[in-house]
Amino acid sequence: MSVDRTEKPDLSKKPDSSRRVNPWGKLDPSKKLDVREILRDLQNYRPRRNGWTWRKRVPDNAVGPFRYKETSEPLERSVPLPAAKYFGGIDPQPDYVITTEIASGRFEDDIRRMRMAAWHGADHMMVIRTTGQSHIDGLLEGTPEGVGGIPITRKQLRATRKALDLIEDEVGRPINFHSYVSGVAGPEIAVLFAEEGVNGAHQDPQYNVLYRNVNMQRSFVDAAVAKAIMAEFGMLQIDGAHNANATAREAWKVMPELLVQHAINCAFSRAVGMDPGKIALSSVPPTAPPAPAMSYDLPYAVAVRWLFSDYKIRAQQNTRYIESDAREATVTHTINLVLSRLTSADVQSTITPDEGRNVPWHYNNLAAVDTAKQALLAVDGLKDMLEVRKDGPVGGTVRDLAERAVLYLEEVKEKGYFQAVADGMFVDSGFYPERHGDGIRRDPNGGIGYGSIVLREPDYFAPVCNHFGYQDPARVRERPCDEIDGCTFCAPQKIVYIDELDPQDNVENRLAGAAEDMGEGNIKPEVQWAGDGYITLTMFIPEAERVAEYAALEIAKRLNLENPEVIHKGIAHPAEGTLVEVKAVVPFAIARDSLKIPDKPSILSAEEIREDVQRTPLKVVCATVGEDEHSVGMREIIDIKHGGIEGFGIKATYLGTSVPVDKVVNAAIEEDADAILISTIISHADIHRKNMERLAQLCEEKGVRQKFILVGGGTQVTNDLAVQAGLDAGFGRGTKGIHVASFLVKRRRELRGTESPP
Ligand code: Z98
Repeated sequence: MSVDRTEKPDLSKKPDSSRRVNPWGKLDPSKKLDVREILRDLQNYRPRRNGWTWRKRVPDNAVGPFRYKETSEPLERSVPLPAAKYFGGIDPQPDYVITTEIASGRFEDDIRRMRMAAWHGADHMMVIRTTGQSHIDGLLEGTPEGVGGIPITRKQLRATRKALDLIEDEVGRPINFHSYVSGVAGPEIAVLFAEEGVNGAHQDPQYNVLYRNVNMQRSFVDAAVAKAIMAEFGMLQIDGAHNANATAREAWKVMPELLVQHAINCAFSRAVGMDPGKIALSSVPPTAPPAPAMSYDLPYAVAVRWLFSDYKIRAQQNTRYIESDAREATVTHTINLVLSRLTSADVQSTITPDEGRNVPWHYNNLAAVDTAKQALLAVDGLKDMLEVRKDGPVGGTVRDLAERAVLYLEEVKEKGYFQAVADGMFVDSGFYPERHGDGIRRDPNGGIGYGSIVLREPDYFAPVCNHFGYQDPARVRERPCDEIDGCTFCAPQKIVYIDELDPQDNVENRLAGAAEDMGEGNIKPEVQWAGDGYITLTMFIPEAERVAEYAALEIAKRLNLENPEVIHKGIAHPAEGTLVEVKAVVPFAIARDSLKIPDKPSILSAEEIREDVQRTPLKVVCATVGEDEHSVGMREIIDIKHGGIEGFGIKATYLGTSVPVDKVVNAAIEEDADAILISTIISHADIHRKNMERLAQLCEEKGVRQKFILVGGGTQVTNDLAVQAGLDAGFGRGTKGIHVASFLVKRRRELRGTESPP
């Protein structure tokens, strides 16, 4: 029977209007996210909305000094790209939704990472499930720790959604929460996702069949129910075609199959009632350098967009060939991002750059999100400038791929999907119709859950509205669940919240354990879990690979680090040396209160310095004094090319090296300078201090001490030393031109009695 759901409350719209009002308070950007606060009163938390949210595109967007064609509304709070400081701190947001995949195994650490990722520009938080959950025929409860991801449970989902509601208020953009509707509890997971405000999910029955060996019939029946629920709640669905690329031995040859897998899932999803705008194809560039990647990836991407123009595209990065080299992964990712812009995507996936070594740590997620933001902004408007030529090799390859895919699909249709899988047609590394016989074979009469499909009894009463099949129409008033005064979709107060089932393996114990390990007020470094103590060391060892590896481990041991492990080796030369990355645990914690943190020197902005100098010119006389032939340091401070004071409009007269101090003072008088900058690198017999004292003394004697700002510099110079010697300031190692320029401008204002510019 068909059920009229028009009267049912539209949960996808319900509480969205209150997005800015969070009854659970709000995050303070200067404070860490308090996991205990998230857990407080969790049994009463309800998600504010269901359904997927796209970014709000601003087609011709003026941001700082630039105009963008493919950006979206800005964030209220964010961490811009490092180079943004040269452009007024701008942080334009590309128009694609940007994904980050998080798999720490502990939800309490996932949510802190989500907050960091959101500040960097991610608005799609994809939470990987613990290994093996696909095979569990039911729901898990509580907050157990997972392997390679987290056990998806109601408490974990609710706590994460609650944290994300706070985080989206903090950054000022809706955040999509995502996980997987797969395995033999697919429909139950879909219901759970709908109840707890999950906004997107992977769902593809072919994934279950091929990669999880779930019985075929069971997979498709479950998928139909799960998809119906996802459709009702406006979730974005992502398919699983890319897994063929990630699995096949010769992965670029599965291109026709990827198109077929997309087609099967799209057709099945449409038949169940999904809106094409909520169906996203997981499109993956099939290969990576040193292959001539673009010549494969571009025609493939064009074919996907052409054949599936009604659907959304989730652009996945190629992960098949990535192992432990973060640099290599980042370059492949960047090339993939150019491809996304050339052929248009809707969701940009960012696998952590080192998924190959399975260490998706906080900073790798952030690096990948930044890579996506950086590359997408760099090629903003690319399609207005370049056109993909359809008449050249691209057009020919697109046609060829489409023909192969159509033939493939016809063969599948002819023998039936189940038989095609049984025959090993999928994930075969031959370029169809070529076959290598290495495809995945599954038995239609086998697999997990085989024989578990039963026809519904005539009096079957479904647990939630979308499961309904045979309810007696006479008993349906408005909704199928009226007979029971509402199902958990229509009457969410009926949701049963189970807090924890395992007295040991739960978040409370882990939080207490981490706090105890670290001690109150203590700091430990971490890569993924609070208190894990991990650091990474990068070292170049001038030895061949094996020797370098063991030398690196020995170095970590002698540094008293625990559990050292080599996580990456890069050969510089078979004999000359190897780059080694090691991870290891720091065996101590640092008391926060014991840290002596000097006040941060306040530096004027480059703009402010420039404006001040433009208004009132500033002249300085500079030299390396005494018998000192070092010129590099002084030059670095002066030269415009090295970010020196000239770049701010300050006029510098450089007298050279080994200049007597009195000559410097005379020159300054002659030039009518505002300041004298002397440098001494040599410091034996305290000569650097003596030179500074001599400068101050001479100026006093000549009656010009008040006229000049006196500055000393050099590797052994400190501010205290210079001030004691009678100068206005001293600058040591690491000084940049802007530090000196800022000081000169500030000091001049002080001398004139104006704190700020007139
Ligand atoms: C990604 N990094 O897609 P388990 N369903 C589909 C999937 O593609 C996946 C799962 C379920 C990849 C992650 N994909 C790989 C269609 C996983 C996960 O059984 O919970 O592992 O299912 O972003």
